Amino acid sequence: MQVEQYLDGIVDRQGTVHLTLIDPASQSPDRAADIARLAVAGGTDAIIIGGSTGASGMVLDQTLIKIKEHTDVPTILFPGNAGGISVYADAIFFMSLLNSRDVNYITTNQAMGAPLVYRSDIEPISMAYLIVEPGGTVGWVGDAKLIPKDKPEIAVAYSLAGKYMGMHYTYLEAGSGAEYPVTPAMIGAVKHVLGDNKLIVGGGIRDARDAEQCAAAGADMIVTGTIVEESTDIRAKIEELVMAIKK
Ligand code: 1GP
Repeated sequence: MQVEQYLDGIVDRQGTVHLTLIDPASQSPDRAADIARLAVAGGTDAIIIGGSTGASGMVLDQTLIKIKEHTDVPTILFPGNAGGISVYADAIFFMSLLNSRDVNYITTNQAMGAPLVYRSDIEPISMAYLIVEPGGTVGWVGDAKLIPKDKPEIAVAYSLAGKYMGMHYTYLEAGSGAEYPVTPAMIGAVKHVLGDNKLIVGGGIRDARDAEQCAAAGADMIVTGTIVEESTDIRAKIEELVMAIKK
């Protein structure tokens, strides 16, 4: 429970958590470590590692090893499938894509990956993963029946289902590189029914205004990935977001 407690403790004491997403398929392990180091200097609370395509095996292991050499915040796996597990991570978002049409993304990959998590020291953090329009690559790969962005009640229904099935976290995902993040109306409606359960929001968050809007609407944690890949001053960019979401 250490990583989950660490994240929940930040929510209680400092406000919204910032998570930096690094896709191992997008750069070399050395560059990933550099990005992680700069993001931590900017105030990110943890590094999450994963991707929908090509984010497994040696490149995943090497990326984690390098990141851990250069940072001391927790590393959390954000796997696209059972291949997205590495014993070098501290924790894993053990997630089910509840609005997928494909059983592989709801329970099968989870079952195939579970024995490795059991045999390792990786801390599982149970999470309902919900993909909202436009959904991007992960929406296509995960064969999601995308939640319409103007239908908060559908996101609420899935979030409640996840909560009642015992999942501690709910992740509202608009898809990496989405033009707009999930709407404040949807975030607010979902947080209202989740109560103390934690809400993560990601996809399309690019600046302080987006981050602040998500946090004000009820996001306990926000995830940004694309901005660190695009930014020329990663530390300053992360600092801008972190300043906008902490108490
Ligand atoms: C993707 O929600 C994350 O899974 C991050 O999205 O790359 O748009 O920041 P961005």
